Amino acid sequence: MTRVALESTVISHGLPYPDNLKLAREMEEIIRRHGAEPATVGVIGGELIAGLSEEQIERLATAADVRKVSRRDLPVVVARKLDGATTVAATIWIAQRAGIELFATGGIGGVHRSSTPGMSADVSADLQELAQTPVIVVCAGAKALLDLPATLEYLETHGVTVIGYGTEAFPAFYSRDSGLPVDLRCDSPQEVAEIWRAKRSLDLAGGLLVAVPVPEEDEIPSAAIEPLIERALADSEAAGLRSAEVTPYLLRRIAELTGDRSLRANLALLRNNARVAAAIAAALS
Ligand code: PSU
Ligand code: MN
Repeated sequence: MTRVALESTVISHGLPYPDNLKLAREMEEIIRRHGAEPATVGVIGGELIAGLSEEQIERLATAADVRKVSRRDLPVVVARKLDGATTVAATIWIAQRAGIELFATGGIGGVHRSSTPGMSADVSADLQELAQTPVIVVCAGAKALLDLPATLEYLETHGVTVIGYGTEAFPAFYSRDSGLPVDLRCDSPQEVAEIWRAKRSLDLAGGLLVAVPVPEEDEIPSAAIEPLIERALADSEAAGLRSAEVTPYLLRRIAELTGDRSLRANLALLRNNARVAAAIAAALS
């Protein structure tokens, strides 16, 4: 059975309890119902696990102070035998090591908007990982709080093909259309599987990004979300945050500013991406 990896940072840091735990279980259930096998990834007591037990998922969903683990944190949690929730970057690295080539999440990290002219931007390790690790990443694009043109430029430079699933526009997480084009549109899981097989046959390094727009009924139009993003960015600057703290802070602040609506959109797109990933899994097997 084809396995589909799922990340745990979205459980520990991206969603509030108890929605996070419910969602983690639902995503696994959706993947199973569509004939694939879910493997939620995380770190427990320093062990890198692809296929957390229900109990372990509950621990990452409820424990306070679970570390956010990206690539650079892997040696630390292993050496110190810590628990950790894995980002897109760490999750796909652990997944490929376990022989998994498909992964579903909500939003990927990207190039942050640069606030200080002349200072280089904060670039998520997710992008670098996509450039070198052979996993299909199914997501709803990236949040518009990032610099989306720079994010797509980075992916182009590093040879990551960006597919729009049923769309020609790169989705911006809450909104279906960022106004930026994808490299190509695929309308079926079979088409995605064909591109993936071609990539593998050429021995090209790195992953494939499959961007799926949030379901229409749960979309928040960009005109509604943009002022709130501006406010969240201003707040994070005022708070003087750095490095790995930035993304969780922004996610929390936007959730506070938008209330239930953003939570609903977030949950809807995660479920939808689990369905699409399971369909691609079937096309690959
Ligand atoms: N974007 C979201 N939701 C998330 C994340 C990003 O809309 O939960 C999480 C993912 O785990 C992603 C990580 O891999 O944040 C990126 O963090 P950073 O920007 O520090 O690399
Ligand atoms: Mn960062």
